[in-house]
Amino acid sequence: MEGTIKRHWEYICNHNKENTKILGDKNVDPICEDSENKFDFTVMSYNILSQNLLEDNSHLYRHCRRPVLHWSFRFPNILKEIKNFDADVLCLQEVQEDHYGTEIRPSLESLGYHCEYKMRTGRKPDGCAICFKHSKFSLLSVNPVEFYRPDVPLLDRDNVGLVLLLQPKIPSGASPAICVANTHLLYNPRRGDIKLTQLAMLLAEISSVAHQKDGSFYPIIMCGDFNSVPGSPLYSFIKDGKLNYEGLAIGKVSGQEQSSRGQRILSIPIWPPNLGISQNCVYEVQQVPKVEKTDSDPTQTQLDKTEVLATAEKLSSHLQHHFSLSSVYSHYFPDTGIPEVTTCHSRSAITVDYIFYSGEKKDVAGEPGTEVALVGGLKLLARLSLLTEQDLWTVNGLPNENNSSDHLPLLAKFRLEL
Ligand code: KL2
Repeated sequence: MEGTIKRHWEYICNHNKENTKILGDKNVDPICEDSENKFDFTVMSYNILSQNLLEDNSHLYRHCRRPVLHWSFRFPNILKEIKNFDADVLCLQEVQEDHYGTEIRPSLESLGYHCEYKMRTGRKPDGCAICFKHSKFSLLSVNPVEFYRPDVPLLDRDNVGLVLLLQPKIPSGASPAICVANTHLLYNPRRGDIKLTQLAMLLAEISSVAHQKDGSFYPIIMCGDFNSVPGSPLYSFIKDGKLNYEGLAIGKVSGQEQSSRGQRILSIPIWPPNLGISQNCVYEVQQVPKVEKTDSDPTQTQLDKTEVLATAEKLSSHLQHHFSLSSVYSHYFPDTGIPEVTTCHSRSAITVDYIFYSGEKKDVAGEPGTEVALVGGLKLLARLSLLTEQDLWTVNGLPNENNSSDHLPLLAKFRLEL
C-alpha cells in the first residue's frame, strides 16, 4: 500500500496587494473580511488523464503497479476526489468521450453539476469539460473553440478550448456574469508557435464572450493544462499581458525542455492575417473599405493611414492581451524555493496546469482609493496546496493507489465583490 499525502488549504488575505500573505494553513478559515455583498465560489482544474492517452504513452507509466492504471480502478478514485472537494466549477481536461457519456457526465450530474463538453477535433477521443453546480450558477452561453483550422497551415493540431458565461445565483439579485475558460494546449515542446497561436485564439474568444457594453470585461477564470512551465515566454505573456517574441526559438516558448537544437525562430507575425486575430488577441472586424467622396479626396489619405497601420502591425513582434490575469499558485514553496509540480510521471515532474483569474492587479498608478479597482473583480481567498516532486515520489509518483491521474487537481476559492 502506498501512503497518502495531505494537501491543505492555504488561506490568503490580501487587503494589501504588495504583500499578499498566506495567513494560515490547516483547516481553519480565518475571517479575512466580512463582506455582505459577496459571492464566494470554488474552482477546480484537473487533467484526469484519458485512458486512451495513458495507453498510447505507456512508457511514461512503467513506474506504476499495473492495477492502478485500469480505468475501472482510476475512475472511482477521481470521482471520490471530485466529490470530496465539492468545487462549484470543474474544468476538466483529457476527458475521454466514451467515458464522459457513460460514466463521467452521469456521475457528475447526480452530484448536482451541469456539464458542458468540447471534444478535440481529429482522431484522439478526448476533450475539455466545464461543469458547474446548478445551485450556484445558471448558464448564459456556451462557446467551444477549435484550434484546428483547415485554412491556416500552421494550425494543423486538434486541441480545443471551451468558454462559458455563467450567471451567479445570488439571493439579492444583481451580480455580473463570470466567464470561465478551459483548455488543453498542444503538448509538443518544440511547437511554441502553435501553442502561442492556440492561446491567442482562446484569449480572442474570451474577449468576445466576456466583454461588456461599456468596454470593460466580466470577471474571468482561465484554467487548464497549458503545456508550458512557470516563467516561460507563454506563461509570462498570460501574466504580463505582453510579449516581445523577436528572436525567440519556437522550442523555447513553453520551457518544457532545455535543448533548442536546430530550432526555427518565431516568424513575425506568428500567425497569418487570415486567422482573423490581431496581435492584441482579439477578433479582427472585417475591414469594410470606407468610401468618402469630397472635393479634396480624403479617400486617399484614409487609405494611406490604413496601409501604414497594417505594415506597422505586421512588422511588430509584440503580442498583447487586455486582461490583468494573476495565477492562483505561485509555483515555488516560499521557505525552500523548491518548485511545485502539477504533473509527475517517469519523464517529467513540472507545473503545466494553472488557474488564472482577473481583477486583482490594476495599476491605477498609486492614486488614493486605488482599491476601488477591485470592484467587480475576483479576490483569491484560498488555494489547496500543491506538492514537490520529492513528495510525490514518496508515494510512487503518479498515478498511484490514491491519486489516479498523472496530474494533481488544482483548487481555488474566490470571492466576487458585488
Ligand atoms: O503534457 V500532458 O501529456 O498535458 O500531461 O498533454 C499531452 C501529454 C497529452 C495530450 O496530447 O498527451 C500526452 N510524450 C509525452 N506525453 C505525450 C506525448 C509524448 N510524445 N504525446 C502526448 N502526450
